[in-house]
Amino acid sequence: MLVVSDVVVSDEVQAAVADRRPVVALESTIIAHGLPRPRNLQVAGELEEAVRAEGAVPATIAVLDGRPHVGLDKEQLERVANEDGIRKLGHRDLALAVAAGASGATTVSATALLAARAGVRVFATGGLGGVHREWTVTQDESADLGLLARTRITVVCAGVKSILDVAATLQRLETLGVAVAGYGTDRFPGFYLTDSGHPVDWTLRTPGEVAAVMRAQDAVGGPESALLVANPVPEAEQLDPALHARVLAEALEACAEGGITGQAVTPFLLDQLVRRTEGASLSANLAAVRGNVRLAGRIAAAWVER
Ligand code: PSU
Ligand code: MN
Repeated sequence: MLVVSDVVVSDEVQAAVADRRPVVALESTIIAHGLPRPRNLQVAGELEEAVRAEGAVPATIAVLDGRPHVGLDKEQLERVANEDGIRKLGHRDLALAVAAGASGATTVSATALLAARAGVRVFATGGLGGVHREWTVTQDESADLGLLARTRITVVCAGVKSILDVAATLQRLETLGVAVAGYGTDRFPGFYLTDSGHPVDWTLRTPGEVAAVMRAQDAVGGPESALLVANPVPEAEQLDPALHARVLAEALEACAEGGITGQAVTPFLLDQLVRRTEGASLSANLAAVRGNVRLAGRIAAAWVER
């Protein structure tokens, strides 16, 4: 017998979606592979609390023993944070993990797919994946971009990770037809940095304005693509730009020297930055994610208000 496992949506999330109460999806790769232990579990809890403080229900997403979960309880969150060998799952890995009965944390691409399936329209993360520097050699472009071109979801992020080629990533988002707006800014944020050095064409200033765009996306029709709300980390909490430039160059060199490729690249570079900035990059990363989660809660509230 073939056991086809369904997406398990927690009672709390299911009820909130059914009653049109605000829900915010959260990814789990940042917990399992993006942050050091034991801070990661603490952060997972803090992020869920921040969503609740905005009056929304958090839906952290992961695959456990071959079952995709939307909404995790405390023990499940603990497994994601602490279990050795927990995999990193992009959207292409979901069916493989399900069939194998495997457990894994979901990246932006896998999280967006599962959130949309569960009827959750708003998703908060840190920084999106994108086009890596050296793309002409490695062809490393995160699957996040392609999936967001095909998924109707609103992603609140602090731009794309600054370890990437930001200009190339913005170009790919344009080519793929993904809508991008700065939140309260006409500059594209730089993840650890308030400003990536690149402009954005559109600025939204309130959760209500974001919700209006979401409604217009549905009304206009066309490909079911995402809306990226690029929300900068406050300047007071950003990583010092000079320090950022220096350690990033070192980290990229270490990555090349270590022969790191594929899925391992992003976690490796993030970890290198934490070590080489003595945790300052972690503080900036967390400040960015926290801000995004709070804004996502407010957007989710505006979205259900109609
Ligand atoms: N943002 C963070 N930390 C992370 C990530 C994003 O602050 O760890 C994760 C996200 O899950 C994103 C993934 O989808 O990195 C991209 O990985 P890759 O470049 O291998 O596609
Ligand atoms: Mn990659």
